[in-house]
Amino acid sequence: MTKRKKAIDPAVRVEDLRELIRRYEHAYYVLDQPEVSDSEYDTLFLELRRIEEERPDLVSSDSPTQRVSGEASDQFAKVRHRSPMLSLQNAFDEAEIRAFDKRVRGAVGDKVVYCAELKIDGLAISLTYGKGRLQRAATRGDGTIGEDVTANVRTIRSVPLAVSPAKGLPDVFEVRGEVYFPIAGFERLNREMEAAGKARFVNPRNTAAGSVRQIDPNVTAGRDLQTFMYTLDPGGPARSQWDVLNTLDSMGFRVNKNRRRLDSIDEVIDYHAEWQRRRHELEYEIDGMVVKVDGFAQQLELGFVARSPRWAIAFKYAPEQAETVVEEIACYVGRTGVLTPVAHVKPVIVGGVTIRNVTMHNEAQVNEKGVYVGARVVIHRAGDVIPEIVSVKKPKPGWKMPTRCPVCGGEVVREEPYIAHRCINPFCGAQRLERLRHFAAVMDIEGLGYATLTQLIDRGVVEDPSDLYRMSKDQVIQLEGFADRSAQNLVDRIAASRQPDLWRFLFALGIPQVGEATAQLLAADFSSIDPLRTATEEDLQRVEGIGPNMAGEVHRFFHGQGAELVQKLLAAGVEPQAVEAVGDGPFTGKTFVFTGTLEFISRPDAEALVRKLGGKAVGGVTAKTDYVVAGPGAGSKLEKAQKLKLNILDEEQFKALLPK
Ligand code: 3B9
Repeated sequence: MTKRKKAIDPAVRVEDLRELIRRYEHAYYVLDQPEVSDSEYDTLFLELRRIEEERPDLVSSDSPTQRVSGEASDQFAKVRHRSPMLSLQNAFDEAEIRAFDKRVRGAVGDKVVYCAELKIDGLAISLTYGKGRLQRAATRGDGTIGEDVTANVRTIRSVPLAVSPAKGLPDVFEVRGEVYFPIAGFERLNREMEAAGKARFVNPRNTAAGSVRQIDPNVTAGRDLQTFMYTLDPGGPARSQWDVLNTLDSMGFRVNKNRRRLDSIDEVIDYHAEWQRRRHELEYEIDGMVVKVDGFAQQLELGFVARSPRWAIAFKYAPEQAETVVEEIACYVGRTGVLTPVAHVKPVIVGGVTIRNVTMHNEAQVNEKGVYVGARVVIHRAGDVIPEIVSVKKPKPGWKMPTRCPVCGGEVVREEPYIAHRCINPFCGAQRLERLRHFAAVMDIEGLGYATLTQLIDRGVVEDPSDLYRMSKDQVIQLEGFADRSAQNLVDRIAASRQPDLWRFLFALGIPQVGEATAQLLAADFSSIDPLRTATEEDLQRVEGIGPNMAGEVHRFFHGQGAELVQKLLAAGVEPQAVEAVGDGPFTGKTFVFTGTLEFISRPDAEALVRKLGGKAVGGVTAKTDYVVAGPGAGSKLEKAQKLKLNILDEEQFKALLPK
């Protein structure tokens, strides 16, 4: 018998490819959640097109290859740029940047000044102004033709809608730069997505691009996008790139202040290295430095090759991404019993740090990404940002949470409406340890970490947090790593935590869904522990900022496992401190929400002031909110307030409300 590889039936392969490509297109264009890298997608697309070329009988009108102009969607009008939006050539190392410098000096001589700017990992846009007003905003598109995204870009606060043109500029001029998603805002958005049970976004760049290409400008408005501009066309009064940046700055555009004029390529290399080290101080991701010959006269002499200027280059940084293989998917059990899947991967260095474990959020996320044991995955890690899997080579859904807790063997359930799976055994060892650790951390008890707590649990000294207050110095001395002095210190520190503020006590209890902010809301409303223990679900829901889910959890806690725990803590001498009564004053009965940046007073100070004057300051906007004080950078809360037609104040108007 001859050994022959069994050929795949092209008719079957074509259908498989179409299904995959449609799925990736939907993820990319509709959900803004790419599942695979662009090159991966391109490979599949190419394979499909090749088969269809060879076998025209297999072409069907609904094949992804039959879409006219795959790139741009027809949602937006096409616009032609006044001059092409050029792209940059890349240099990946010192040798390549030195070669660039040599070419430049070969053409224009040795008196060269470079202007170095950060290369923001965002989305290039072009703004056209006519008679000082923003007339049009367009994406880069293919460089010649872009998409009209004016309505969306108008919602970005750092884009001036009107400017006074610098002297020497004609009636119509164009400004170009980058739109990006600040990292903090991106993480906030993902937390909101998660809380709403929706999929997280993969990275700030794609999310910025998706946000600018929304059909509904209200969605863009809620996204807190930012800009940095770097090109002015024509240059007006500017004679150099350095002049351009300063001119844009003085006209009110947002210009990155991390820029420098440098006299030699050595200095450029040093400056590049400096920002490689410091890139994590930035509130945005950068993928390199753009080095431009500063003087316009020299730029003109150098000219262009193809679609790139010969006078500029992108000096790139190594991507903070790497490929590896998933070796195991384990589950960790948290303090509320929630099981978190963790991919153990073949160790790989990303952004200078060895990654072994990548946390995923829940079963749904594992399957949305298509992660499985043996999968080849791309991992991203930026700065102290938690590493994540950004794409999977051959995604396969179908991973299942274990039905039994990996620590105690207890039953695992998914309680609607939550996405998470939980071990519901209240005596689960993992939960006990995590609850104790959470209690110690929140109560500020230093030196009571996992190692010590594990020993205390194993020796039967501590079962729940109340046992900590009954523990003797002699019991601590028995533990590994303790001596007379250190044991006394630990016992003293525990004793010193006996009079926590009520909110801290509530937070430390580890009530499901109750974080620091919720604990503060409850503490402010109930003032002491007793009325909280006896509150009905209705009482709890009446608290501003507490929804039905949370009210249910709090009620269940105080009538279930929590009842005994609170009793034991109080019996052990813990005395939560009643919150000082809310002041009486001009704001009595009024609820405030602060959002965006306040200039003259910090947010906690503003909130304290409101409380002192009798009002309430809460985190979330609801129909019951009386005033929303919005500073620059306000996002979704402001949008919601506008929808609800609430009273919206700027900082000045808020100050006017204060008693003189
Ligand atoms: C037509 C920073 C980026 C960047 C340039 C950048 C990307 C591109 C560029 C912009 N970050 N700077 N600079 N910081 N990501 C240098 C390519 N310049 C142009 O696009 C451009 C376009 C020009 C000159 C410059 O003149 C022409 C006019 C007509 C025809 C051809 C050229």
